[in-house]
Formats: sequence, structure tokens, C-alpha cells
Amino acid sequence: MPKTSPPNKSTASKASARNKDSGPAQPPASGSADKAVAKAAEANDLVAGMPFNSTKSAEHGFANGLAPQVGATVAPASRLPTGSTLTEENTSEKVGSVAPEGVNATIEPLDRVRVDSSKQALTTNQGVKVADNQNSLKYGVRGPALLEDFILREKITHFDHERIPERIVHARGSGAHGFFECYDAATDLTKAAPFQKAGKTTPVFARFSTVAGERGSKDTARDVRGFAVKFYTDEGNWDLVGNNMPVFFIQDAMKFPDLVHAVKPEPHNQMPQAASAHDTFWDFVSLMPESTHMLMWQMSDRAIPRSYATMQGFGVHTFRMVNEEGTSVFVKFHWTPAAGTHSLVWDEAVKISGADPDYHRRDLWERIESGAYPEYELGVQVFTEEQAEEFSFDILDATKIVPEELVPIRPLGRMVLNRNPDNFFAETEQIAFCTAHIVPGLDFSNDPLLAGRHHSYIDTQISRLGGPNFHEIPINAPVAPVHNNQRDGLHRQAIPRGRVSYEPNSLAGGCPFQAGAAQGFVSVAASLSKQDEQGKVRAKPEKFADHYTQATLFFESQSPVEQDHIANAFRFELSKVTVPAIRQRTVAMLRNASEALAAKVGKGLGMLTMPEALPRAATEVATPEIMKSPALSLLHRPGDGSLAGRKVAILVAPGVEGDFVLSAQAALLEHGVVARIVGPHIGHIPTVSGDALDADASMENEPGFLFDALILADGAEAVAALSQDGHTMEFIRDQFRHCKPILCVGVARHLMRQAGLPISMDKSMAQGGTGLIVVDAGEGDGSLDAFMAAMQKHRHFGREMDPPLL
Ligand code: HDE
Repeated sequence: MPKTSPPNKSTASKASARNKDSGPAQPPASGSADKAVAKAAEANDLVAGMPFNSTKSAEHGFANGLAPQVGATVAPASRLPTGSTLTEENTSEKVGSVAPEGVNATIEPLDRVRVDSSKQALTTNQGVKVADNQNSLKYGVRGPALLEDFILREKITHFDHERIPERIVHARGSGAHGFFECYDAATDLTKAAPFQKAGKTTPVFARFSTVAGERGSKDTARDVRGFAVKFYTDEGNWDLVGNNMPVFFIQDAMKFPDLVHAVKPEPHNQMPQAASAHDTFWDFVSLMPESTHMLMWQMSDRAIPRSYATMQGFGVHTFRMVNEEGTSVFVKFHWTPAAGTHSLVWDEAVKISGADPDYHRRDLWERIESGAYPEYELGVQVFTEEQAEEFSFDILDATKIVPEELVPIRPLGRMVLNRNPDNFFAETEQIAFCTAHIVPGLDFSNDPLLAGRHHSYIDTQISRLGGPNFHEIPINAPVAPVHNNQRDGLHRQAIPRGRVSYEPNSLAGGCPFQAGAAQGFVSVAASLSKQDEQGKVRAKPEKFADHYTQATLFFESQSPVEQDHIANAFRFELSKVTVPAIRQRTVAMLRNASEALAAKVGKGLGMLTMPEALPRAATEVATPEIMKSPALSLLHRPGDGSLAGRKVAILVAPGVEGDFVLSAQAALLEHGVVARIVGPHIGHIPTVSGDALDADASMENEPGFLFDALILADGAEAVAALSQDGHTMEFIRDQFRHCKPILCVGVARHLMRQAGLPISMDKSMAQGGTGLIVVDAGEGDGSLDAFMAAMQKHRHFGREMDPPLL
């Protein structure tokens, strides 16, 4: 028998370091060349370096709560004790090597997940090259298909599961990447990362949407538009999830499901799609008079924007900004489009929804692809708690605005959308916004609608995106580092290194450690005033009961044309209601906001007698500070005068003055206007000079209402041909009815006459005051400036008639 050697400490350490179910009484000596022993020794040293939880005492008391401490950490002697495994250095093409220190690779730029298949063979999802993508596997060419065909089954199975639930609201939307650029440091207001330095840029993704329609519904429905922006800041993601209207229908999250159920298609027959013009919506809102103000906005032209690039955005709720000193102020967020606020008219919106349901999606895409980047200025109205207390309205009430004339907007920076997504689903569909995504320097107010939203958005993503790891979907991952102890769940991407997933810990040297007040998010210690210090209660503040003062303010602040459009929209919507009593109740509600409006709507609905005004919930209301707010009119923001992104139709037929067509097209293109040559058919169109034009659109595939303006070129033969085509008259009449500029050269005036346009064709029309510019032969080029000036006005409502003459 061999003689046993005396017990050897190093052998014992090696043996015990190779056991994972119990350990030695004494720590192994450090400095061992054996990795397992070294790891065990260093782990012990690391843990011993934290003999107790040194920040525990700082978890108590109000002052500590305001200024949490940085968590305790101990640096390990090497990376050995914090690793998951001793084998992490065994690399392969798949596993790669050891995680770089302190790095979460799931937040790397989107390049990490981009796929380009050029010059690549087709494969299965397992990377197996597919030899034949045309035929399923069969037993003989006429024989039965075989279950073993894993290629067919993988393909079909994936296809079967391609759809995810659409958003419960705002299902229909379009988005784009861009950046936010800070004008000047706003450190007096906030320590939020995007506002710390002049010129600083922060990547953003914006998504615009309608609310009621389903994912495939039309873009030009009368509806509120979502205006949601995700800022990928250095200090985490901040989502400003707003709308293109600054108020909302309801005051408390408790009513949101009711509102949405009322506006969505009626449950028994699933009609109407993407429309509020039906019984259940008006039944609900006429029983909820707090919606009156929002209804004014929704019935205004704001609900049918010309483009996502020409609408405002609002944060709606009151938020807070907090600076480095911890001083907080209230803010309201405003986005103002550089291109001005422009809308469609209702008849146009209805027609567009048939000819191009993707109208806004296409417009956003085309603007960005052509370099006419949508741009918006972000500003805030800033006010203190003391000021807020003095206001005649409650700043926690999402049915109220803070008039700009009372608190002006302070510009902070601009957002430019300059990159279309590569893939709609991966980016626009999977982006997940949440009001609770904020960063240090921002905070919430106690708006009860906002509180409900914080819960709702995360909750809805869990079912929409299939589990709690939607933050790891590339478009949702922040650019700021992500390190926490959250683990597992469906579709987990991250592979955390090490065995620690809790805090406090000493086994990972305390990491990831709590950031403390200097770096981390600390809520503003907002306190309630004495009078608000009440017990638990389900009730609203008294000022919430004033349902009409600001509805009146909005209506009175509109231009006469806008007021007409609001009245007409109420008339249209309520005419679609099938129960007269609902109509009566709504008109009764409107009487409290504006007798003139109610009378006009009542007349439009053929009411013989007006209903009694609804009883008011508020017996006394405070006198408003502002009786008229010019800033509330769409006409208040004509924009920078740029025409970029607009579309012009140049109508042509064989025998047209081709030289003018081409020079007009070139001149417009120089201003970023896309002028399309529209013929009776696409393709070859001979011109009067014997050359030819290539029409890239026809009156059939691009009806007139899809264009912002129209040019009728000269040419006797062309005019004769166009006058024989019924499309021409519709084309011209729609341009006229929708108050858009028309430039008419030479004999083309016959087309205008034939279309029945009520104009006198004298020379004064060359000035274009009405948006109709009629000039003699040879004067086309010289009148392009006047035409573009008319386009800058966008619409010429002077010629609008109700009912329309044509
Ligand atoms: Fe939303 N809202 N909302 N909302 N909302 C959603 O979240 C909700 C409200 C807004 O492009 C949902 O991810 C509740 C006001 C936009 O992805 C959902 C309440 C404002 C978007 C949800 C409100 C908005 C949403 C559906 C009342 C303007 C689209 C899918 C308490 C300030 C974001 C989703 C995008 C989307 C809930 C009221 C704007 C269900 C409960 C007020 C722009 O979570």
C-alpha cells in the first residue's frame, strides 16, 4: 500500500474550491496559482471588505429620503470573484469572450441588430442554407407533403405568429428618428440631460398617431393626434407622450376606459371605424361636460392636420422641472412646428381617406427622404406653485390650458426628424412609450389623469410586446448604461455576468450600487397645502367643476373661418347620431360655452327649438384672466414660410406648353416643392414644341385633392383634350373648393370656366389675392413668385362657401 502523504493545505483548498455545495471553515490563502482557489480567496476578501451594511442607517428619516446616499462598494482584487464562471475565457465564435467590465452590450447603437442580406444566401432561422424555397418536401412530385419538412414548417409557423396585438388606442401611427438640439443651457430650470449645454444633441424617436382607429385605418380621420417623443438621454430614456391638442376629454384616469369604449367602433356591429361621429361617443361626452373644451379642439381643424410636420404638440399635463439645487417649478410642454400649423378641410380629408389612407404616413416618409426634415421647437411655460394657486383654473386639471398670454413660452431647443426607420415593425410598432419614463431634472404633478397613465403604459406593453423585457427590444433600449438586478422573464436578451442579482450584496462588491442623490433620480418632495391635507377620498377639486370657461375662451379666440369650421364639424358629427335626444343634450351643453355656436349647430341640425342649456356643475366660477387668446388660432402660426414638402400638380395633356411645365417644375423644386406632372394617363405626353413630357401621375391615380396647389398650363390642344375628360373638372373644382392656390396660364382659363369657377378673368387676378392667379399666354414663368406667395398662405378661405357652390 502506498504511504499517504501528510495533509496538504493547498490540496485541500483546491478540492474545496471545486465543490459548490459546501465550503471550508477557513478561507483559502490568496495568491494561489489555481484559479478556483484564487476565486474563492478573492471572493472571501471581497465579502470581508464589507463587514456590515454601512448605508442602512441612512434609509431612515425625511432628510435622508431627500438625499439618498451612494451605495457602498468594495473593489474586487481582480475580475475573478464577480464572474459567473471560471470558463469565461474559453472563447468561441458564438460566446465571444468575457463581458467587458461594466458594460451592458444590449444598449449599443442599433447597428448591432441591423441586417443586410446583400450577397447572402437564404437560410432558416437556425442559419441552415435553404436549397429550394419554391417547393415543400413531398413523397414524389405528386405525392403527399411530409411532416418532416422543417423548412416549410419553420416558415409557416413564423408567419402564423407575425402579428402582435395593436395598441389599444393610438394603434395607427408613423414614426421617425431624429435629434433634439438644446438652444441654450437651461440649468436654471432643470438638470435634465438634454438641456445642460447650448448645442447639445440628444437622439430621439417620434411617433405620431390617431387615437380611435385600428392599425390599418385611414390617416385623415377627424381625431386627436398623438405626439410621442422618446429622448434617448445620457441619463436614461425620457418619453414625452403628448397630443396635438393641449387638453383632454376627461379629468381622471378612472374614466379613460369609458371614453375609449365610447369612441371606438360600437361593440355590437363594430362600426364606425376611426370616427367619433356616432351615438356612443356623443352619448358619453354629453354626459361628461368636462369634455366641452376638448370637443372644441376636436371639432376644430386641428383634428385634421395637413401633415404631422404642420401640427403642434403638447405635454397636456402639468409637469415639473428640477434644477441642481433641487428647486422645482411647474412646466407645460409645447412643440411648435417650424413649417407652421396647417390643416386640411373636412371635404378634402374625407376624399383623401379614400384615395390615400396613408396620407400622413406617406407625407412624413417623403419629407424625410427628400431632405425636407420636419422640425419643431420645444418650449415650456414655467410657473411656480404660488402662481398656480392664484390661477382661476386648477393646473392639475387636464381639461384646462395655461393661456400663453398669461404664461409665455420659453423656447428650449428644436427637434429635427431626419431619418426614416429601416423597418416599420421593428421600430415604429415596437417602440414603447410610457409617461413614467423620466430622468433626473423632471418630475410629475399630481394630475390624477397622469397618475393613471404611469400605470397603464407599462402594463399595456407587457401584453402588447409579450412580457416584461420589452425595454430590451432594440428601439426601446436606452443609450444610457443599464445595470440592475432584474432577471429572467419572456424573451430575455441580456446575459448578466456573475451570480449576484440582489442588493445589498458583498459578493459582487456591492455592485450595481445605488447611485445616490447626486446622480440618481430623486422625487421632488412636494407637499400638500394645508387645505389639501385631507384623508383618502374619491372626489375632484372644486375648480375642476368649471367646465365651460375655457371652452368659451377657445371658441372666442378663433378666426371667423375657424369658428365656422367648428360649427360645421359639430353639425356633421351630430347629424350622424341616430338618437335625437343625444343631439339635443350636446347642443344644450354647447349653449353653456357659446350661444352663437350652439345656435349655429342647432340650425344646421334643423332644430326647431333650442334645448334648455344644461345645468352647470359649478355654481360659482372664478373670473378668467384672459378673455381671448390669439395664440389658440391656427392662423397664429404661419410658420417660417418654407414650402418644402408641399405638393403641386401640373396638369398636362398632348399639346401642352412643355417648356413652361419644365421651368415651373424646376423653380418649385428649388423651394423644396414636389411638382408632379399629372396627365390623363402616365407616361409619354407630346408637347406643343414637338418634345415630350413624362407624366409620373394621372388624374386617375392622383386625384386633385392630394395636391396643395394646381398649375393649369397653356396649350390649345391640351386644353381641348382636358376639357373632354371629366376628371379635369373634378380636379379643378376640388382645388377651388378646398381653397388652394391655382395658377392658370393662357387658354387654360377655359378649363376654369368649364369647371364653373365663379371668377372674373380680369388682369387683377394676376396678383393672386384669392389664391387664383390667372395670367395671359407667356406670363406663366413671371407669375411663379405670386403663385408661391399664394402657396405660403396655404389656403384662401375668402373663397370658401357653405354649402359649397361647386
Ligand atoms: Fe394614452 N395610452 N392614455 N394618452 N397615449 C396609450 O399606451 C392612457 C392620454 C397617448 O405612439 C396606450 O403604449 C390612459 C393623454 C399617446 O406608442 C395606453 C390615459 C394623452 C399614445 C394609454 C391616457 C395620451 C398613447 C396604448 C388616461 C396626451 C401613443 C398603447 C389616464 C397627453 C404612444 C400604449 C405611441 C397610448 C393609456 C390619456 C397620449 C393604453 C390610461 C391625456 C400619444 O397605455
